[in-house]
Amino acid sequence: MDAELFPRTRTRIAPGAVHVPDWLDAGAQRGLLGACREWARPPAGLRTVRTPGGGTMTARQVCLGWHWYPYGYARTVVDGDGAPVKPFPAWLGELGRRAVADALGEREAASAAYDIALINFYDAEARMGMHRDSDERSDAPVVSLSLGDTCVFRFGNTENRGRPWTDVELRSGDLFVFGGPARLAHHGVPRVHAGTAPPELGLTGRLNVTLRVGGR
Ligand SMILES: O=C(O)CCC(=O)C(=O)O
Repeated sequence: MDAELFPRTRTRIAPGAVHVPDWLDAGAQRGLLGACREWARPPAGLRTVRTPGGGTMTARQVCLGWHWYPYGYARTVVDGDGAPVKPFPAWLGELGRRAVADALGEREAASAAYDIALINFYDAEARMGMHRDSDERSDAPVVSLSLGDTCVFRFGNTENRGRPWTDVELRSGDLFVFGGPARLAHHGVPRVHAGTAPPELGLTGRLNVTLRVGGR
């Protein structure tokens, strides 16, 4: 068992943005990973996302509830196999509501009727550039859950992709929530530390589950 020199504590990264280390215990991480493996299967499974400029995102993705594509939402995988998007399960919505209640408080959780999940899979080389989650029609907080390898999560400002930003290390089981004045902050993943996943989880790479309210 690792003994941390400085134990990781819950940290407010910006007004409305909170990092809660170790929010999911080992059993909950295994359960979420098992669900991700099912969701990743075709049809409407894990896919490579192509951007309008002709590039591809290095993190592969699967969606639940509504299908995100650059830059909108649909009920079918319009940029993939065309299949209907997989349903968003009620238990995942309840997990999201609890996450917001823990991170930001019960009042913020009241508006958090989650109906969209984006699940991103990162291998050792995958990254995600700085962007805002701005295709939703709701200002409900975004919930982010991490599984597997540790990453550097860069949390920036609402104005542009540049500084100021804060780099946060997200490990397996960590929760990050951003809402209120931080809801439209730029963020990204500049680095994944390959081989750092807890061995007992049985995942090579990193998975991130983000929950959003579509407002559609
Ligand atoms: O992988 C992460 O931690 C961030 C994912 C993300 O920014 C997104 O899905 O919009």
